[in-house]
Amino acid sequence: MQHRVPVAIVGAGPAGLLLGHILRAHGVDFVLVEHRSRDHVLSRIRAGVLEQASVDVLDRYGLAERLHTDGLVHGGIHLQVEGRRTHIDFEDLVGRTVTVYGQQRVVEDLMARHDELGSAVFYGASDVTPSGVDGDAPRLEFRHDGEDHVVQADFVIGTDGYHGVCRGLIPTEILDVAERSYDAAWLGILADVAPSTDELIYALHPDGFGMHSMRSPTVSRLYLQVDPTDDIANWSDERIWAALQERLGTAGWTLTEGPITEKSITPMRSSVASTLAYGRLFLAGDAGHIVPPTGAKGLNAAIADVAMLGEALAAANGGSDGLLASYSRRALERQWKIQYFSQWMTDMLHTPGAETPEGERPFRYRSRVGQLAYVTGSRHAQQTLAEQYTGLAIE
Ligand code: RFL
Ligand code: PHB
Repeated sequence: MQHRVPVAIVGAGPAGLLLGHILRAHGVDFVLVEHRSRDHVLSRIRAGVLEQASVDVLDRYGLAERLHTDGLVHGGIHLQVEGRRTHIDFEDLVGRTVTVYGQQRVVEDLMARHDELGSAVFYGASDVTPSGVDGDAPRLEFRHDGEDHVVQADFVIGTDGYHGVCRGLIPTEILDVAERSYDAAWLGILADVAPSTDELIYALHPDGFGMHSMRSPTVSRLYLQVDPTDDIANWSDERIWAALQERLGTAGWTLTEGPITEKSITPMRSSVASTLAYGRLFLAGDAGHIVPPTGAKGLNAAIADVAMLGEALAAANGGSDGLLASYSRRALERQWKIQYFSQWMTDMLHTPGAETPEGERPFRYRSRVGQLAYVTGSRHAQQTLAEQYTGLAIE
């Protein structure tokens, strides 16, 4: 089957699905191709925190109805160091909030709206092959339900995540990827139990980082720092709860345990492509950059990218390509600020991992305790954290 549309999008994560809606709102036609099944995409448990600016983008395109009913508006976070917990009050510090609403729900809402609109979204496609992005006639070929499809488009958009195919279309002489790995990983669980906290708790403890987040008034999401080489098979439910009790514990507070419904270990990495544009190819979201989860920025950065890219593509479709020409520079400028913040939060809140020389471990740990004592004790430092955590403006 042949398709002729202005925009071909690869990858139906939050970035690709949202970009489709933004294009449609501007009257720009698209085809969106995802190689996983719809159920698989919906089963990935990931982010949980939406910045104010992300909620505004979803609102602008009429996509936030359920988010406003079910999302939990949080006016701050708790930072904890060795059992001492301090509330960082975003509303008081910078007059802004964040909304706790699972990425899965965002994706569900975006998919449901595409269904209602009858968008051309193909899930479970195979042999997804973009080509010709360095010329005037880019194509996207794929196979779906036994049928071969060819999409002829003006632009190909890679919203296919960190392991996608699009970034690889940029020649290695042009593309540099700046990366950092961490000697820590996150073990995350979902548990069928009411959260034991009103707002998220980020804790540094001599045993490692611990965190209490949530998905709803009846579902908790919790994380533990583990070694990147650790195996989830080493972590029984009892061991996980014991570690969470130890790391999150503070006088006069109880962490309520409940049945664990999901558990997995995710390594942490920072990575930024040197360009998000090559010929008629544009990258957005995790396809162009990833951050460690400590600053809760990955999903929000993906939303910011496609908010900028969608407007730029709409303008280009109308004959004005200035915004598209500056997209990569603008998105990367914003991205590097996010990279800095995510690294800062990650380094501050994790204990030195296995790669730290044994003799330096006490120094590095105590200096992080000192850093947290400074941040929790200084209104200036709290404002810096609050401004970045609640999100930079999308320009
Ligand atoms: P995604 O979600 O990876 O979607 C990419 C899509 O492309 C598809 N794909 C292909 N399709 C067709 N052909 C191919 N060849 C393809 N290759 C790949 C994939 O199947 C997939 O459907 O990227 P996107 O849309 O850019 O979204 C990015 C976010 O998913 C990610 O940044 C966040 O989840 C990161 N993240 C967090 N972000 C936040 O903003 N706040 C948080 O609180 C937060 N917590 C987290 C996180 C990520 C985590 N993990 C597991 C990495 C917590 C965790 C534990
Ligand atoms: C989550 O709820 O999954 C979550 C929240 C905040 C983070 C990372 C993950 O920084």
